[in-house]
Amino acid sequence: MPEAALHVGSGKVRELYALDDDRLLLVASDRISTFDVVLPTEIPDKGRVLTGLAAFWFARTRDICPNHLLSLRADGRSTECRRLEMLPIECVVRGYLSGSGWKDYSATGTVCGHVLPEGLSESSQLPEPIFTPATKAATGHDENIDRETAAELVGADLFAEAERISLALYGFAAAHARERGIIIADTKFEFGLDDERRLVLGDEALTPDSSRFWPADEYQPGGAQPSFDKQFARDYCESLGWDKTDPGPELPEDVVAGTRGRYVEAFERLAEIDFDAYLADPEVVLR
Ligand code: Q0N
Repeated sequence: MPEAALHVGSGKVRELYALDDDRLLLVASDRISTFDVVLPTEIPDKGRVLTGLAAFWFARTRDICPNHLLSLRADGRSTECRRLEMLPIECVVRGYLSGSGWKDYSATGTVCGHVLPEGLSESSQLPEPIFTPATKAATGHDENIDRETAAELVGADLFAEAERISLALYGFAAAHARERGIIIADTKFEFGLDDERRLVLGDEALTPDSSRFWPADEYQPGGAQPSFDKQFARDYCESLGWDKTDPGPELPEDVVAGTRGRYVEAFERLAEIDFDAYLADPEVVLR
């Protein structure tokens, strides 16, 4: 872990440290959450898979948008990042109707002010991807907001730019993934401003933790889809009749191994790099 670095924040499964005035260290742990609860059992290398995948996407989307990645450390789970002034909105893009998007559509026929066609089912592909911004509510949960509210929070110009860039990033990644058997149903981006007030992509992007990844060969709209990465863990948790409150159950060895295998499979399909080659030299994803 970093020696003289200040801990500046943590998510459920990641930690953020200040390296100096301009740089942060983002460290992805092997923790996994299901049904919003972090489980007591870790998935070995999960943090490395997510770090490697995010770095892969950062390298391949540089012409769409600059990003905060400065370097990837040899441990494969830590990235040195430029410190940004983060926008107070989460930039969500949805290509399919799931989660809160499906919930809002079912109740109102709209999602974040987008009026959608009638007759869509849970997990239906949308006629075109939509930008559905959210804010971190006081509860710590994300809350969908309409376009007007988001534009008030960041200003009309930045809102328009964040929407355009988010849709471009999603379009590129979703097409790449679909050709490799993975549907990226939706994804969340976090942007910040650099010292010249340019929009820069931050956080961890286009990973299974920041997106819904579905196996394309099992896609069947009309209900919930299996998660590419977490389905073994979810099925096991469901089989116990756990009430989904903290603490969650320990995962048995076979569920851990199966889940690790799915993360590694997502990495290898998308990056087309052996995960062992990544472990030997993480910078392979940047070349
Ligand atoms: C930042 N968050 C929210 C890590 C991610 N490049 C940056 N500069 C300044 N601040 C941030 C970043 C980034 N990325 C992003 N908080 C601060 C997401 N966190 C949650 C905890 O784990």
